[in-house]
Parts: sequence; structure tokens; C-alpha cells
Amino acid sequence: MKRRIEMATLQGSYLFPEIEKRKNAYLVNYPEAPLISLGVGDTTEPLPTLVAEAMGEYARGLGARESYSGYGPVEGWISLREAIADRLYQGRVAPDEIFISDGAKCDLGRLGLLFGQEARVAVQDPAYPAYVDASVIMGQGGTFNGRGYSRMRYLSCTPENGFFPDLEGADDIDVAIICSPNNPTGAVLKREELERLVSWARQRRVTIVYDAAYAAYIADPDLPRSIYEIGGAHEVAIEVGSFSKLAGFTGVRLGWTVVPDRLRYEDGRSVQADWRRPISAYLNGPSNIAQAGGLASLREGWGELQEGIAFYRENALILRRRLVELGVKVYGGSNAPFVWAHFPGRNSWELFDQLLSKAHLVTTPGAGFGPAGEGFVRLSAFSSRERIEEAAGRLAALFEA
Ligand code: PGU
Repeated sequence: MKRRIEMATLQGSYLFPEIEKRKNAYLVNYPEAPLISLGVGDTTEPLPTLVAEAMGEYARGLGARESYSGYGPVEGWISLREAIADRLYQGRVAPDEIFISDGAKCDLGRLGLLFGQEARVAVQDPAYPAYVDASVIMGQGGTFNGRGYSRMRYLSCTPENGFFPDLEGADDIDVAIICSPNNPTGAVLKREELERLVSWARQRRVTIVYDAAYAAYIADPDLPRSIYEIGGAHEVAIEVGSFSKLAGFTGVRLGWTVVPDRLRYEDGRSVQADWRRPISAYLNGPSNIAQAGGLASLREGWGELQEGIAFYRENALILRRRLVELGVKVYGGSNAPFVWAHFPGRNSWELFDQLLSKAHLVTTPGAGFGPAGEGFVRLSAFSSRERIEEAAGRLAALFEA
């Protein structure tokens, strides 16, 4: 068969398998190396007991005639949509505006189907690499020019601009994918910043895809957890959420997308009505076992869930504090599970190699998230406390030496 030009345009391999490859290559030479992974953001701690039990019970029920169930509603269980609207959005969005999915990443990819190949998509630089890969696969990328894709727009987020996306010269954007708390920088948009972004989108008729996968990590009550806390956002924004880092569901797979009723095309038609088509064609609703777990997470498991989030948050603070003590410039880590460490002038893949070989720490090189990530490494807080303490000790040994 003939290869799609879009596939040929993709550069290298997807970031996280590339890191896995480098880690495994290192292990071939040093099989005894006691590696600690602060690389891919993947949860490590057991699920809340009540959540695991709810899923076990649901799965057992599938083995009995009376309680068996097959395909569910394409938009997910109404009970779960109500629980999300209530618990996570305090009624700012209606259950009918929420579509349950098999994970945020899956929906972020499928959302491209709404916008089409012609859409000009902007991402933050640096950004979660799935946004760019999915856009290029969809055909929105154009050609690769050595630094980025010709049809994509990159909104630079650096310490100099306080990690607020640079909107200068971004005149021809149709869709802006914005992530807060941000992966990888750990920056969280303040209320007034989010207001500025929403008003820019309204003026320029830009649709914001707001990835709030790490919203639960916001501890500061003054920081917005959802774009719908901002007036006027319902007319311009789609928000994506995830149970992955909220409830430890990275392997269970459950997320959601909010498509507000008030989000309309230029001709006044409903975007929400259209969204049903791709998910009907591609999804058939998420797993019912996962939904049982999601529901338990927002009900009886809620207390335990908060402890889990607080645990990873403390991990982030431990890493952050240690790096600060060592005189390393760090960002993030206080309302986000990622620490973004700055080593000005250094090559981030070299830093990755140094951390791997000298401290046996697997990290993520900043350049993997975009050109503005050069000179940075991302440390993930998703690990056991013992490993985080050990990693903090190894960072000290490396950088004090
Ligand atoms: N959105 C953001 C901003 C993410 O960082 C991640 C996971 C997801 C969505 C995925 O959510 P799901 O609901 O689990 O689909 N990012 C991790 C994992 C790596 C990856 O490729 O997904 C990370 O380390 O960046």
C-alpha cells in the first residue's frame, strides 16, 4: 500500500518509546544499574481499595446472567457524567455536555476530526508531544522545517514570559491546545491569565482545547482548575479531563471531554451534536468496568483519592526542594506533578544521558517537548516515596560533586 505523506512527515519516534529504548540500551551494558524512573508520567501506587473493589464487583457481575451488560451509551453512563459535573465542575457544566472516553489522549487525537486537515493548530512550546503527533497524523502539520511543522503554530512558554503562551504574531490560528497544569513545565495559568486567553480566543474566533489532565494537582484555591471558571469560556473552549492522574487509572483508561452546548460553529450549529458522530464511529463508549471504577472514585473512594494525589504532590515538592537547595533553577512541582529543571546552555539529551549514567535516573529531556524545552529536563513525581527520596539523594550527589 502507499504510505500516507503525513506518516512520512513525522519526525523520529514518539518521545516516550524513544526514552524506553535508550534506557533499555543502557541496561544491556549495565544490567545491574539500579535505575529509578522519573521519566514517563505513569502512576505507581495501588488504587484506592474501594475503587478496586467496585471494579472487581462489577467485573464479577458480568459473569452472571442477571447482572451482565453489553455496550453502554456512547457518551458514557449518565451517573458518571452527573458525578463529574457535580464533583469536579460544581455544576459549571451540565452532564449532557460531558462525554466519557477511554482516556484524554484518545480524545485529544479524535478532536482533530472535528477541526479537519485545513485547521491551523497552535500548541504551546514546550508541549505534551501527543498534540503535535496527532495533528501531523491528521494532516494538519504541513512539512517539517528542521525546527517545527510549517502549518503548526508554536506558542513559546519560557521563564521569561512566565510560561504564558506567546500570542504575538499568532493571527491565523483556528485551534489552540493549552495545557494547565502544564506538561512539561508544571506552570499553572492564573485566573487573570486564563481570562486573557479566553478573551483573545473570543476576539480571534479561536477554539481552545484545554487539557486539564492534572487539574487535581492544583492545591492553591486561587488557581482555576477548569477553563469554565472563566466567564465566556463555554463559547470558545472544549476541556479534556482524565482519571489517569486523578485516580491512578493510567492502565484502566478513563477520561472525558466537555463540549459545551454554547460552543457553536460560525453558522450557529452545535459543535456538541457533531462530536457525537466521531465518537459513535470510533469509540462505542468506554469500558463499563472502568466506568464503575470512575464512579467509585468520585463517590466512596473520593477521600482515599485525595490522599493519593497529596502523596504524589509531596513527591514533587521533595524533588523541587532538593533541586532548589542544590542551586538548580526549577519551575513547577507545587501545583503540578512535574518539576521542570533548568540548566541554561546545556543540551537536554546530554543532560538525560548524564543523569542516566551518573545517577541512574531516567528523566525526560526538555527538547523532546519542543525547541523551547532545550536546556531543561522534566522530572516526574509519579513514584514511591522511597524511590523519590533515593532519587533526591542521587541528585545531590551528582550536582554537589
Ligand atoms: N494529557 C496530558 C497533558 C498528559 O501529560 C497525558 C499523559 C495525557 C493527557 C494522557 O492522559 P490519558 O487519560 O492517560 O490518556 N502524559 C504522560 C504519559 C505519556 C504519554 O505519552 O501519554 C507523560 O509522561 O507526559
